[in-house]
Amino acid sequence: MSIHTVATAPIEGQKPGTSGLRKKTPVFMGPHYLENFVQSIFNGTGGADGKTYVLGGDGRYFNDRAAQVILRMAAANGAKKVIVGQNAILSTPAASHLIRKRGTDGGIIMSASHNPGGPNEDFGVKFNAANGGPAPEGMTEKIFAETKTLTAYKMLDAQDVDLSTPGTTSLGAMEIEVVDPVADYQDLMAEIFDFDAIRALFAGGFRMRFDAMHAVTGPYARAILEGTLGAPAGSVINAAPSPDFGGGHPDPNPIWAKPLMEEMYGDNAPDFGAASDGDGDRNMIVGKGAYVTPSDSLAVLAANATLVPAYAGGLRGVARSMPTSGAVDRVADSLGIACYETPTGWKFFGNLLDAGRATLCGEESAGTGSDHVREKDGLWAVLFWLNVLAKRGQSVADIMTDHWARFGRNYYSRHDYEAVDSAAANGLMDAVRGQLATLPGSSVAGLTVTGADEFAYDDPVDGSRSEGQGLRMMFEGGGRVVLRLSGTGTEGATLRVYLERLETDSAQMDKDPQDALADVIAAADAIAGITSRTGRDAPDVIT
Ligand code: VG1
Ligand code: CO
Repeated sequence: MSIHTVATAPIEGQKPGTSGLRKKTPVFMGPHYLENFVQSIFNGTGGADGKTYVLGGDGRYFNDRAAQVILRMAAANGAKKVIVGQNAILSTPAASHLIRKRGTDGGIIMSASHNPGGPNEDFGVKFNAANGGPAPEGMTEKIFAETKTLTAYKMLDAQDVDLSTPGTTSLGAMEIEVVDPVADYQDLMAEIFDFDAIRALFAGGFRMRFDAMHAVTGPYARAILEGTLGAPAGSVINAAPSPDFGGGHPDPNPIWAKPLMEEMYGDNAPDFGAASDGDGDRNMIVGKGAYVTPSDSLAVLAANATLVPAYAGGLRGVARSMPTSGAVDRVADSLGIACYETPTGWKFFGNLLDAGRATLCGEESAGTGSDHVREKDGLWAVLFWLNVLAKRGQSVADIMTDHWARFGRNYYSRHDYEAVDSAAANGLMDAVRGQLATLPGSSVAGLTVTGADEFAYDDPVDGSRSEGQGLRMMFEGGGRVVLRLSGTGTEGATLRVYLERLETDSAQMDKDPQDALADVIAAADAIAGITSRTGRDAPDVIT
């Protein structure tokens, strides 16, 4: 087998976003596109020579082909070994765990996560560092810099490797170990949670529905929930991963997981419902007639963490992304632990987790996780809830009622305006940025602005600073609006409007969030001119 050095030229726009590089699949399949980016990953991280990596993806269209290309390139670049999930499949949290467990130099994850997959949808590639977490900004900047100067990549001339059976094989001088994608992850979950208590819950007739959304968590959820914990067969639905996620949008929220929502709000609803996204790092939690926002879920898990064996000794601290609601802050207060506020994206939690400053982390976008891996973890969150439900013996709705009575309720909603003209979206952000200095003290749509700024984060562990992480406006009485442009979209710009208001009056805990937030929504539009600038009279997605 010979190694070729293939001449290439830099390709525009290979800048990793919130979570890796995501593009339309045909773009990724275009000449040199994947190869350039993979070579830039190797070059930007000190070369692949002698290194060991983990490789896997969420099974979307092009996952299998891309894996073969990456393996040939790793071999050509002198990598010592690659540990690959069977059929090149690994959920993102399982990949993170494998990197840590095997002490590898990092891993490459093929996924565009919650974005749809298919020949004309999205594909993505992301590099995770040796701690198992998404490459921090300093590293993605180096990778991006490489993409701008690249002149050649290395490729081994070889046939496809058979990845269909666990075992060890080789490609040129490189060792390849194909592993069962579920086994190690399942062992980790059994170490963290009280599996006996959850088993007893199901044995007592507790019913749940887990919607895997035709994505990667199907095999994991089947093995753990049905196989090990005794949930009745059929509790996990849409469990076979498909390259286009059954034509659906594998984003676990009330919009895209509508059938699950209908079941949970219908007659004969099961006790508990959950869903996960394309690559298995997001989660949605819904009780019988009781949807739990991701921000609330984080707060509830923090408040109940000591019911879980792995966290029985208490939490060291918690962290949330800035746009996530302040619900967890008050739990942290009552526990007397630190609460960190980071920019959007899991890579910003890595240092806090590595340094032992935070145990639980979460994002409003359905991401929850802990120091057990360095990614958010969908099934872990579901098992956490099951563990809490088993120990408390209450329904999801009752747990929420208790929680709000104790801590107050952060009414919360996110309005997304998708595929907006990029210039219009940037114009909107610039216009709001221009008002930040003068907004405080003014009254907008009946609300008094108490503060306004552009969020910047100083990492307390390595001292790095990340600027331009979202515009925020605070209102008297605990209301807040945050505006951000998405860093995961592949079409135009997506404007995210995060809306929040704290309610402490116990008689006001059961409102529709859109009604409870009406004045904050009006203030957001008054400040940002969303309707006029985007030309949209309503958001595309409300979560
Ligand atoms: C979105 C979410 C963010 C999340 C990211 C990756 O980013 O808002 O909270 O970390 O997706 O999640 P953005 O830049 O589009 O707002 V996943 O499950 O797509 O890896
Ligand atoms: Co994801």
